[in-house]
Amino acid sequence: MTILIKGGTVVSATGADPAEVLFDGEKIIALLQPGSELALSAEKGAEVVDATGRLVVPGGVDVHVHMGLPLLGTRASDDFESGTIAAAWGGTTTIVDFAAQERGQSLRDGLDTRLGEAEGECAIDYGFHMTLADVNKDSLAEMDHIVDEGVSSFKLFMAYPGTVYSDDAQILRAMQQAAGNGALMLMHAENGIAIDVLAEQAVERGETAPVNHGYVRRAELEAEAAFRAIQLAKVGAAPLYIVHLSAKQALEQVSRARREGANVFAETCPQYLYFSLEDHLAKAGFDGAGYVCSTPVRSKHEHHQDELWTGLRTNDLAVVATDHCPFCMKDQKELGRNDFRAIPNGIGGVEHRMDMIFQGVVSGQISLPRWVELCSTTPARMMGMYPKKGTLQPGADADIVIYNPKKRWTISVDNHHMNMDYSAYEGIDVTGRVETVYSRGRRILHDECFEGRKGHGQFIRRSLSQYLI
Ligand code: DUC
Ligand code: ZN
Ligand code: ZN
Repeated sequence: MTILIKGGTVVSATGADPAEVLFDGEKIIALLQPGSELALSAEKGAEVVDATGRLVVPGGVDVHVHMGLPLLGTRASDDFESGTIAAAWGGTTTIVDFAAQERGQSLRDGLDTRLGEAEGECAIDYGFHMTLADVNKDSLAEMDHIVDEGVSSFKLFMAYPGTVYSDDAQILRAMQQAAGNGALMLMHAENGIAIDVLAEQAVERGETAPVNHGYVRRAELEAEAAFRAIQLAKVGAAPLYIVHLSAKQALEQVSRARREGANVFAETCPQYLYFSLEDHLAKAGFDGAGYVCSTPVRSKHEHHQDELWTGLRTNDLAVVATDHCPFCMKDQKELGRNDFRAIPNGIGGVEHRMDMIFQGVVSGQISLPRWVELCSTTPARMMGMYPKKGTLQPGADADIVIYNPKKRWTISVDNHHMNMDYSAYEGIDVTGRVETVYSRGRRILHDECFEGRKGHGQFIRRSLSQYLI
């Protein structure tokens, strides 16, 4: 079936212009000038979709999600089916989740487990990073094979001593290995050893409420870890991508390293742009638990949020992902009612990323092309999926979103599709809404109706990051 989307404004990372998108089966065939001879002749043999007044953009690429992640005795509440359907509702057509190496486990086993969990369950295409919890001789050697399997990035943790934490020696060795095999190193940059001291002292003082999660995970400790990760990456000669950056001091470290020419990149997430320690994490009663995530949301008085928006403009923050890691209040966040350390840390947001970052276009903080670049094109390039994903060009997958930039609506637990009993974004008025979504040429969402199915999504064997030097 050949389809022509006409009448809309096609937005790419480099511009926004009237154009027609022609696709056939799973692939885009052409971008056509409206009224051109080619466009007129294409129209004859195609089903025509009218996108007048709409934006036509490449499907969103969310490179940081955790469907069903086991954490603190429970599991993230979206599984691959519910999470990928929610993603589609929000205009995201590709996710990159994580396969985990447990301590003592081979990478291969960790990857096979996760591939098995996702198989036949996803409504949109998906890839994996691999988290390293046990960097040793065997797992270092295995990294090369995992890259060959299409898992070309590895996440390390400078937090969580006793579980997934890696010390500096392990980090350096993993980076040296990545320098050899071309993988991108992802870093959870927080000094977990110091954080655990502060957390223990807070609980000893009886300070157990959710807000203390934000107090003990101090910005200085994110900045220190970011600095150390950058130095280790320079010494190890590996490219570095810092995930879920939330503190302006950590951003300063990234900015400086980039100014000095280091191959360092960073991602932030909508929760760090819109939520604060005072207004959200410190909510009355136990409601702040809904905003417990790591790194934490930051103080509004210190203006971290403004600095992150600046970083998005200057490219010191190159990607917006969600770190989608939802937990329900009931039975999940509740686990930490008497001790913030036991609150499963994560926020669900895979459905809202495109809309929340579009608000930056509405308010003039970023341009329309930058929205596409941050949410689709750069993530695809960063994670080795471009030009299959992240662009509307001949040969690319027909992952296409038709977006109504004028539609106003209000986010609520009553209208979201994530498997959560609350919405961190409750009551936020937004302008702009996804109307139609194609995933590899198949219409999976239209007019507020999900038309896709689990099992449509395919595993993406990723190439190396295009940001390697
Ligand atoms: N880091 C993540 O990236 N996701 C969930 C929890 C965490 O610490
Ligand atoms: Zn993390
Ligand atoms: Zn995460």
